[in-house]
Amino acid sequence: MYGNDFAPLLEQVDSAERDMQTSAEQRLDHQTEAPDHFDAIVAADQKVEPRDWMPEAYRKTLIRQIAQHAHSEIIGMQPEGNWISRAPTLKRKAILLAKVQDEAGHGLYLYAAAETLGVDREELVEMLVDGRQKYSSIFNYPTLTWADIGAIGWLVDGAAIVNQVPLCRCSYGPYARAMIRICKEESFHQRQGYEILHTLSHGTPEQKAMAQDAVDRWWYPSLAMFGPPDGDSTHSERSMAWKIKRFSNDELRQRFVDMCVQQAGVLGLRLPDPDLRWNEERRAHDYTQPDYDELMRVIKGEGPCNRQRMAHRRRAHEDGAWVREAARAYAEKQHA
Ligand code: BYC
Repeated sequence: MYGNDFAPLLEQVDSAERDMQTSAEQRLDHQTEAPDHFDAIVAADQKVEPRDWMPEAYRKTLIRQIAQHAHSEIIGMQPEGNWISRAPTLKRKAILLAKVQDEAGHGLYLYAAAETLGVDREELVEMLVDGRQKYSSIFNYPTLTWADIGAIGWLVDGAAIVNQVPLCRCSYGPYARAMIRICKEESFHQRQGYEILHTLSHGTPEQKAMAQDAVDRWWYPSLAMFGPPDGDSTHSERSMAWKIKRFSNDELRQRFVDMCVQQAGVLGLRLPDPDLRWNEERRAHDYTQPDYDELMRVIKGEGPCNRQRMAHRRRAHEDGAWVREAARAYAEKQHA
């Protein structure tokens, strides 16, 4: 039923985990000067750890990316949260609740990974709520029908996995380790979305039309999740040299398109691109690029739901102030 599903990607996660253990056993000794040692660790595909010397720009890039990733997980709970009380059955509701809770957990692993770089989670959350840090463009689109929950699982979580599996081999140890755990959980999220769409597309004509409409609306925003095209990507070159990113935005986007084509066939749904076709020479599909001007507008705060998402996040942050105060008071009491 799952078509060409995510098993090969999960094998890559397992292989990244095994390689991480092997390289930890063979860790280079601190015999060289600090910058040389950093270069040697990266060149040997070992992990940079919080106590190691690292270039300031490497540290800042990681804070930016990991924080943006953590914020995305937390803001990403909102479009789905909209459907918890509207899920069609108790079973669907329980599954969606578990998924949204997982996303909160992913946010926490990632904030914890960012904290190893010398920033406070509180500081990062402040930067999100006052607009100095970003979150993924995808969460600024509305979830209009139940089928959108299926499309988010299949396409948004699918794109997230394709982007995140290579991050299991990121050169920064705490981020790579967080990603291994996240990818294992994320594959379940993709499957629940796929299963919702499969059920709808094999249901009544109205249900099938609802599934198709959701795929039509989520396809291009999902392609845009991979970021601007390589020529316009400001960070890719340096991030790839540091082995934070292992593939470029366009390489991962292409991988995602190729994977979705076969899965759409099994689902019995159409991808909304009349120019999508196999290119024998490239051994990959030609496809229409997403509207990158729209991506830039959404990143700048002009997407359909940016204001709503941020207002909700700020309100939740203020409403949660008493919990933070209580936790702080309890910690001080324990300490005393
Ligand atoms: N949205 O130089 P580039 C999830 C920004 S969570 C917003 O290519 P980079 C899920 C970029 O930050 C999904 N901004 O950047 C959760 C940069 O801006 P600044 C989140 C974007 O970092 C719950 C500028 O554009 N996944 O899936 O090398 C439920 C230039 O871009 C976007 C991650 O965060 C965008 N789509 O590459 C369900 C994965 N694209 O800071 C699902 C980790 C680009 O210079 N992150 N920008 O002003 C990454 O892999 C990379 O950061 C990106 C961008 C591929 C996203």
